Amino acid sequence: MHKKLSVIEDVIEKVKIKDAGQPEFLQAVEEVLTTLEPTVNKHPEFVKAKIYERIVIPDRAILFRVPWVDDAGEVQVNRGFRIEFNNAIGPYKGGLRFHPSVNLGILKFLGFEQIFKNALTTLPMGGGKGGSDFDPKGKSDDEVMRFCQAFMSELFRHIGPDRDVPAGDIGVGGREIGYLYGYYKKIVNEHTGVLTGKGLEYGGSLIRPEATGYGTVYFAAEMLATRKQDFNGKRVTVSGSGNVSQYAIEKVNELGGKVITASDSNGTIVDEAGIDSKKLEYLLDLKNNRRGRIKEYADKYNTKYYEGKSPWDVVRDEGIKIDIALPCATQNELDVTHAEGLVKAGCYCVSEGANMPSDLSAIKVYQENNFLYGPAKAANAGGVAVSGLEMSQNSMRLMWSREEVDAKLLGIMKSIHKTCLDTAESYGRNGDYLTGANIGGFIKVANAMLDYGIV
Ligand code: NDP
Ligand code: 2IT
Repeated sequence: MHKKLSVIEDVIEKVKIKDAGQPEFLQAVEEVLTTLEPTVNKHPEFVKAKIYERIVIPDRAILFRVPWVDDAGEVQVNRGFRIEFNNAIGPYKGGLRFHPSVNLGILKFLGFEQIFKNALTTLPMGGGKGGSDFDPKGKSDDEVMRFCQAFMSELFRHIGPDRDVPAGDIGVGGREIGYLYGYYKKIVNEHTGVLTGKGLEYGGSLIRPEATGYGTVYFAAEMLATRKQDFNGKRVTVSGSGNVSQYAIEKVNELGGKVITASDSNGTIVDEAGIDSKKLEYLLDLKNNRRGRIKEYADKYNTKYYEGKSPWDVVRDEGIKIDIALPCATQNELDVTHAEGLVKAGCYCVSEGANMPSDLSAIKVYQENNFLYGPAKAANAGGVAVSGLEMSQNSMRLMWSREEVDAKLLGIMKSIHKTCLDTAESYGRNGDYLTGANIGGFIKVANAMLDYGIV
């Protein structure tokens, strides 16, 4: 006899079958839905309206061809995507990722997570995500421009300031947003807030570039404060060296911590003296202007460099002592061996700047070892939150000061932290930020869906 599946187990089983071949999406669904189990008894109305079944299916997924011509005159073809996952509480909102690994399943995982993250920000934004398997690495500015124009020549018909508002993610920064927005503006002939992460001269918000990294550190600081601790004098590992990592490092330095690692897809540097503000300036120029590799940092500052290893490999294999881990590169950076490595290293706090950087086995280790664990959808929500503030400023046709936006960002991160803790407590899961974040984000979206009836 088969055991009768719970409502949640049943949805997960269906996703396993119907979305086979999308492992990252299944992982995200499992991570969120298993923590929603206690909401089933409390909310029979959600069960009746089949909210759990409905929320794992996107409103729509748009797939398109992106043909462009490279500098050698050769035709190139990439795949373009936009997943409009859920707009129950506001227009679809979420980044665009340009990376060769991009596929439908990865963007569905990101779009699904975005629904709950955006709900946590307190701002009215639905969940979406998009991108392409285009690889910006090694491409000239002209090639990136032509690709962005080709990509926007299809995307434009699906987006709009009240409909779907994309932004950056891996491989999409200020340069790409400029090309994408410039082309949108030309073909639609409207200057509206249809993308966020725009340049300051044409509608961008102060603090948007900094927001994700700063927010991740603000969230960690809030978690540390619950144990009467702070960043002062702490040893911190950061992975990645892109947008999120750069501003996480800056904020850790401001709060008196010492960041000893940074990485890219080729390897990891370990700088025992810490990546101070001067070295960070070098790193920003290396990554944002010269688009070089992290190894050059090791050559310049005569630090250790581990080719082909992530910071989590290095911590695990080299026995480096650390207090706080900030994974800021990509999904599934940390597995169970890395998490056990963190425990051995003396680490007790993980705040996720990247999306889903810890796999389910790593999360289990954090939980068993009573880590302060800030899951991505809470800890990195600062980026999209300031995107939401960029939308507000565009609608009002004004611009807030750095101090104003930073204060709002800090307030939002504190509010998310409180929502996580209060929600976890109300479900008898004190200190469980994962459950708090998932249920906190879900309830808001589910209630809105309920109000709409069956649509
Ligand atoms: P960037 O493209 O600016 O930087 C990404 C960094 O991570 C680079 O150092 C890159 O190395 C490294 N990286 C990317 N993919 C891999 C991989 N497969 N293996 C090893 N290293 C990798 O992206 P962001 O900083 O914007 O994004 C980083 C993470 O943060 C992502 O998970 C993103 O989804 C998340 N995030 C971003 C937000 C934002 O506002 N930008 C908001 C919230 C979350 P290399 O250059 O060698 O590829
Ligand atoms: O994962 C994310 O939250 C982002 N890449 C930012 C999305 C946004 O719309 O600013």
